[in-house]
Amino acid sequence: MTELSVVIPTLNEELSIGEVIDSLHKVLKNFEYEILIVDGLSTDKTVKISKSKGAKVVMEKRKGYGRAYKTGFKTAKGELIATMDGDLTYPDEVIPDLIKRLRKEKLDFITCDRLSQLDKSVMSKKHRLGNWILTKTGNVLFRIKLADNQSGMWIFRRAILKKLNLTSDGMGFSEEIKIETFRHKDIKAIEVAVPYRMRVGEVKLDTWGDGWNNLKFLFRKRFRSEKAQ
Ligand SMILES: Nc1nc2c(ncn2[C@@H]2O[C@H](COP(=O)(O)OP(=O)(O)OP(=O)(O)O)[C@@H](O)[C@H]2O)c(=O)[nH]1
Ligand SMILES: [Mg+2]
Repeated sequence: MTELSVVIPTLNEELSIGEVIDSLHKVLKNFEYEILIVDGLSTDKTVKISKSKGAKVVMEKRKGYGRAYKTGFKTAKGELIATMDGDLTYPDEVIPDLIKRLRKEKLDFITCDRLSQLDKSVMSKKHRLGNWILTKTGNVLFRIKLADNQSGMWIFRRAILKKLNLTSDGMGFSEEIKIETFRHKDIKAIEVAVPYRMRVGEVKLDTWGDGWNNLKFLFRKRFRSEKAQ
């Protein structure tokens, strides 16, 4: 039985993915786990490095962060799923304690908040502003109370996925999975503050384009849910 699948979408992360996987192997040594890389046809050594380090690799040629996660979640075998970027930004060392907490408190979904404890030098002012606008807008539109609705690190029971209506194939997937879990009456979801680190490797995020799309997505999901992207 696989206890945990760590699912990581990657697009040209050769500078960091090896270290991400090595570190996970150390942190998860007491778990039955798989590391699943969902690669969007990287043109660098991401796939080769991932395989050589013992990760499973699934290729998803369709573009998009949300698309990659949908494919990854379908492939994952773990009773639990943990997610993170392939760029060394998220603190994998918190995973064991968060799993303990999830089990002890019978939680279904934990999202890791990067912003409450943020060392300002690791995130640009414009990204901080963007995260703040998107989080506040999401909170008002969906009557939830998150500190960071753009975080890409979640730990949850795979079984809840069938209860969620995940429509976004893009960066909006991150806010959507939190809206779906925090609003669901049968899902116990919490947010936990964690440390966050500076990205390694080239930025893939199109700050203004992705930020604007994520903002539009929030309104579309709220007011025209059946037509959300
Ligand atoms: N498979 C796949 N992975 C993607 C795609 N776009 C981004 N990724 C990966 O998804 C993760 C999140 O993307 P990032 O570029 O780190 O986005 P971000 O964290 O909002 O932005 P940064 O602050 O620059 O890290 C990274 O591991 C990317 O390599 C895609 O279209 N397909
Ligand atoms: Mg990132």
